[in-house]
Amino acid sequence: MSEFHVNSRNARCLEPKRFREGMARTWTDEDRSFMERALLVAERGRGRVSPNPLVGCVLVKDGAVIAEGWHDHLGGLHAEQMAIHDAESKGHSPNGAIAYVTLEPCNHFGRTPPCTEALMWAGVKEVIIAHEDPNPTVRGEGKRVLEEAGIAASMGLMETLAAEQMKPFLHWCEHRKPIITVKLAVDVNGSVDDRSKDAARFTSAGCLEKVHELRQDCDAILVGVETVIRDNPLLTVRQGQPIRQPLRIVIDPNARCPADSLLLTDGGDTMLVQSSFAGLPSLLNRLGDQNIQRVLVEGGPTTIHRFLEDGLVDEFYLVQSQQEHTDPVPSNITADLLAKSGLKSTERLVWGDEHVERFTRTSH
Ligand code: AOF
Ligand code: ZN
Repeated sequence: MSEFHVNSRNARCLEPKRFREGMARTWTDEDRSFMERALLVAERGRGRVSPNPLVGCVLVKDGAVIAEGWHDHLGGLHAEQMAIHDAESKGHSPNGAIAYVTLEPCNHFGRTPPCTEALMWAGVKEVIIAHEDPNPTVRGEGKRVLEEAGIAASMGLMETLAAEQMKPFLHWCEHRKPIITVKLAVDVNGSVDDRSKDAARFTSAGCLEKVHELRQDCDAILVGVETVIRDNPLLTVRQGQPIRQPLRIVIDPNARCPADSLLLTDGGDTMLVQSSFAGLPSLLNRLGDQNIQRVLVEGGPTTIHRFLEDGLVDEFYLVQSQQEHTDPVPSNITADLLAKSGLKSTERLVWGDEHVERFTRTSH
């Protein structure tokens, strides 16, 4: 197969333009609905594939889906290969099918053989792609190799939705550092804690479930040492069937973290950032070097303010409880402050008994 790549590359040098023009394609509503399905199927890998992206694929013949595949877990089959297996296991031949795939098929031997080759061997006649793979080993090569094997290939269908779905991966490929998601729960007056009581959760069980879902989708959970001293949290995923636990990170420049804290003694992984702390931007670079693509910041207010001041927050979940604290600790987080930090309100959600406002970064 490597010989094939060399030959096809030479062929492109001779007639690159005419070949690409020949593949122009206008997408139909039917195409959109199949890609929508591929995006939906990709969701099955959420929380299981990092540092790989979520990817979904459907195979279509005679206007009907004959098979589906998704990248299910790190080291598992890629979406295209799973879809081809799915077709065969259902007694359908993928020969002559159209593949709708949310990420450009890979063209390299990684944890799995190249998807481009799998598609060629399966006899797929056309590949419709949502988003280019920015991985330097792919970056347009996957599409090019397919075209040169005589498979029609087009890219860009529902690209924005696909980009949103694989945002941590795309951001990491471009910046080599994680995106930052903040979650903060406040009472009716914007307080984050009630000093009149022992530390306790003041949001509903339904909300907790959502928070655990969010944790599962993050590679790391970060807090300041004050949160550890006050709450002694575990910061683990304790719902669903997690296949890994996020790395816990505690910012503790003055080495105040109690040695008997749960997150230091429960056997899980915790990164204590003490004398080596040289500011958040450099910490994020360090985390990026460790393939950490998404960090959830869970408090407290001082730590969250530092992230906001440095303009490092990409996404903010403000959880609004209906409770009122007796001895409040103001968060001083206002819609105005979030706007100043480059965030705008983009979604309203309900998590259990709580209303949640989601803010996202307006620009990078
Ligand atoms: C695809 N289909 O479903 C995925 C792709 O470590 P590996 O071997 O699994 O390869 C990971 C890289 O392959 C990843 O960084 C991205 O470029 C691509 N992911 N490609 O054709 C898939 N998950
Ligand atoms: Zn692949």
